[in-house]
Amino acid sequence: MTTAIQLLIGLIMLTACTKSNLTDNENTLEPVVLDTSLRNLSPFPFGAAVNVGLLKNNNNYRQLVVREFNSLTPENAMKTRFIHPQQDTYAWADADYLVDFADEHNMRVHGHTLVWYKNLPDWIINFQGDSIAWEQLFRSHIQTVVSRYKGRIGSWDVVNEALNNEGTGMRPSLWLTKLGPDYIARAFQYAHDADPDALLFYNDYGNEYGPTKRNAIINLVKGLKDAGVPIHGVGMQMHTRVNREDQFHASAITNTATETGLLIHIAELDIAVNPDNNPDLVFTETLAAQQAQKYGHIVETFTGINTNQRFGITTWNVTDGDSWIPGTYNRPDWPLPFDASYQRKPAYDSIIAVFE
Ligand code: 9MR
Repeated sequence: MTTAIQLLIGLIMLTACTKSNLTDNENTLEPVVLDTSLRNLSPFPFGAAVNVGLLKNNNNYRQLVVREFNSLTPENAMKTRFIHPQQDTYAWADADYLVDFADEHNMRVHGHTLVWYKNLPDWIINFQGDSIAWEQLFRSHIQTVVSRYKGRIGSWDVVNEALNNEGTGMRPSLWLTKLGPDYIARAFQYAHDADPDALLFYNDYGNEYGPTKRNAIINLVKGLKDAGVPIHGVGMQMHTRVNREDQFHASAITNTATETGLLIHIAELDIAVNPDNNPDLVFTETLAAQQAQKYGHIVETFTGINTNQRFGITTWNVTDGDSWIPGTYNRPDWPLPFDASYQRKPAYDSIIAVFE
């Protein structure tokens, strides 16, 4: 609503300028810049997870990203399978493109992700070696990637999703099997040794499911911090849904912030409107309004935490047209603040309204 009013005011000003300029001097017509954007209005960095192929090849996508965001997370380009496809080969091109693009447009890059149980290349899955060789592989991957972007990437998701869904223990993973549970602490130390200035995050999902998963995350992070491990922040992914009650989002954000005292990144925000996988669902105005209310509440709650803990908010993808959700769950969905035609949705207006 606020954006609509601003646009209207802009239009009236444009009309006024045009008229007076035409009378005074036809050549001094200046375009009116309507600079409402997430990056301009948000008091903390506002970002998106981006697809490098779309950044390179899709003008609408690129222009929207440039206009709205000042923080970028690579959706896939820095995952181990892509960036380190063979033991002796790193594939830097997409990651380099993203970092150059961010520099050019005055954005920060948040690196994602150094250590994950998923998206491992076959050479790691099939690797044969003793514990020293595994440790060497692990350390070398982390340090090679962090070192390449030292001074250019200021923050990293060091370990992603190490806890199980229920929050009852660690998730089974190759890293756990080969390196033991302390692989998490060692990953942070290795990353820190490679770039002592980088801010290092533990990233996971389900802080908003309820206290069990949330406390598992908080306890893991506090344990690392208390042991002197260089950890600076918590990424809460926040892949949530329109029918989750506000109190779950509120306690995820405020409890995690208060209890860890670390930087908080809402790192992968999206709000699904079709969590029950209805193949025929239509995105109605009612659904759009419900989604807008959820976005507004989450952004407002985050805005209310300690200023020095607000690392930022990142949406996972840019528009409904490039969201990971429809493809992954094989259903229609509209989880983001921009529609598939690159237009701002009510969810967008509701985020902006928090900042005004
Ligand atoms: O959006 C990503 C999708 O394109 C990939 O196929 C998938 C597997 O690598 O990962 C998705 O991103 C995930 C992120 O890296 C970690 N948290 C959950 C995200 C959604 O699955």
